[in-house]
Amino acid sequence: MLQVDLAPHAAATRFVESRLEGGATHATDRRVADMKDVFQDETLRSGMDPDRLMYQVFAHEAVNQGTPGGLFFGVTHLSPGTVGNEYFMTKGHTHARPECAEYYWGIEGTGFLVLFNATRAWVEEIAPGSLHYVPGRTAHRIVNTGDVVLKVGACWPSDAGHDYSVIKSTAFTVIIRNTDGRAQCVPNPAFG
Ligand code: M6P
Ligand code: ZN
Repeated sequence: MLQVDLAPHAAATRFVESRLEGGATHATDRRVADMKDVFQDETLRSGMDPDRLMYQVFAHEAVNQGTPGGLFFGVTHLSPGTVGNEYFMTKGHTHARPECAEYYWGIEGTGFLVLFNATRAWVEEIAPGSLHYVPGRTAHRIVNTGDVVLKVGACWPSDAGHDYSVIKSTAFTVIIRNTDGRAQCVPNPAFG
């Protein structure tokens, strides 16, 4: 009879309260100090507590970075808050291999996925259960417009890599800001 082994690697990795724990997983913290030149008002950001946690990324990397054909799986926990009137957000990136795409999906909380490529910019609402396909050659970042931690899942190719050259506050073509208590999507006044 065929022998079937319970894979110890898979059994050791767990999704616990939307965090990833166990084999081949690691967590990355992004604090206010790590977000230089990401928000419109760099003076306000630099005056905030540098240790304040903006977001955490939990990732499961079963293969080495750069491995062709593999996948990575992650969850981002993005805190609520603003820098001036701009909501907390991830740095945002394109992929070092630009043709690589990615899936995002909403787990908890509410926010926006901001995307732009050479021809257009667009924004998708994130809520529990929402599914988002990020095409290749498209910059992407998430923004927390709610009062609770925004938790978003992600799956991307293990050879996609990250290119953060788009994160300068002047580069994203669209920003999400709080206007009289409402989330408003506006063209980035610093763009261009
Ligand atoms: C998702 C994935 C990760 C990414 C993370 C945070 O989990 O897209 O690859 O690192 O979001 O985004 P950023 O790297 O732009 O800070
Ligand atoms: Zn990505």
